[in-house]
Amino acid sequence: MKEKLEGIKKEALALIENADKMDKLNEVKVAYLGKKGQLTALLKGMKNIAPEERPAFGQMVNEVRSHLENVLDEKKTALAKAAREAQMKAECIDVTLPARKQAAGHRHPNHVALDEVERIFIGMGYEVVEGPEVEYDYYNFEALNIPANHPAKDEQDTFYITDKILLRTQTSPVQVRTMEKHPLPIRMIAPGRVFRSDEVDATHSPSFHQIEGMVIDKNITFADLKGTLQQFAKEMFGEDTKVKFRPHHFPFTEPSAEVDVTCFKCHGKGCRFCKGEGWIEILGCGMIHPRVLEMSGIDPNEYSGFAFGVGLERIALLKYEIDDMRLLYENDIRFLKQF
Ligand code: 2NL
Repeated sequence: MKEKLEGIKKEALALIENADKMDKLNEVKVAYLGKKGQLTALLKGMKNIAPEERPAFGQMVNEVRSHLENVLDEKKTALAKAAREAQMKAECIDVTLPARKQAAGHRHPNHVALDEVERIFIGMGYEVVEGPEVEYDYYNFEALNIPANHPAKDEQDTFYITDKILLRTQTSPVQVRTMEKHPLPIRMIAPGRVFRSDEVDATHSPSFHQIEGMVIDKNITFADLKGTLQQFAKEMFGEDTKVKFRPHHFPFTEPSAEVDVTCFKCHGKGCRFCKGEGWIEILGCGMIHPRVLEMSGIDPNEYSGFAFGVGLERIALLKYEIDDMRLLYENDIRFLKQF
């Protein structure tokens, strides 16, 4: 019996020593000290030893029990301490590490250019007006003196929602809506997304942006248009920029013109950038056609006005010397953050 007790003690001590988790310790406790454990079983087997030896043996068993209990407690404390230390280590923050950088976005070059255009025209007293991208055929074409079957409708082929509703091909409908309800005089620009059914290439996209401008008041003349666009070109492309008006045709203006600016790289001498021309085309403009004023309820005998339209992408590509419009739509942050 004594040898058996010694054996149990040794075994239990070894198991406690090797236990690396709380539940293993508990298993040992149950197996050796529990009600159905080995020490209890040993006490129950006392009937097999001589009665005079029983008290001494009983005491030996109790000593082993309390020794095992102490060792178990110590090990329990040690395991708990180790677990806490491991947790602290895992949760510890090294405050000396450099901070993680927030990857901030970047304004799109289109938007940088738009902000610049808006700043210039707001400076001249213009309002910035927005309107729907899904429009009535009436506002997009009819009210601009482009009736059904007009060839300009082919040039501006777009996406139709129904016979009468389409994705706007220009921001002019915003100007028409403004003419209908805004008290005169009007000084406004209308920036926004427009649509054409074009194939994607270096200079075309089915969705791009336009900024149109319009002034209507008494005694507005072509001289006002020239002065305004001259001022815009200087502020946008540099103080020494010159403008040139070439006669053109638009259904909604009469007379109409296309406007070139002196190349801001070579200042008009001719270089690779302007393809040797010295001039770069930037916009279309003209005096608002009397029929267009009339259709929106403005008396052309009392009022006159000018209007112009610029492609935002065209300005952005020119200003930032980008040679492919597709780069503007890929949203590669490495490209965008250069501007
Ligand atoms: C271009 C030409 C232009 C207009 C847009 C306009 C609007 C109204 C009345 C008259 Cl409501 N005109 N807009 C006028 C001339 C030219 O845009 O080539 N844009 C990129």
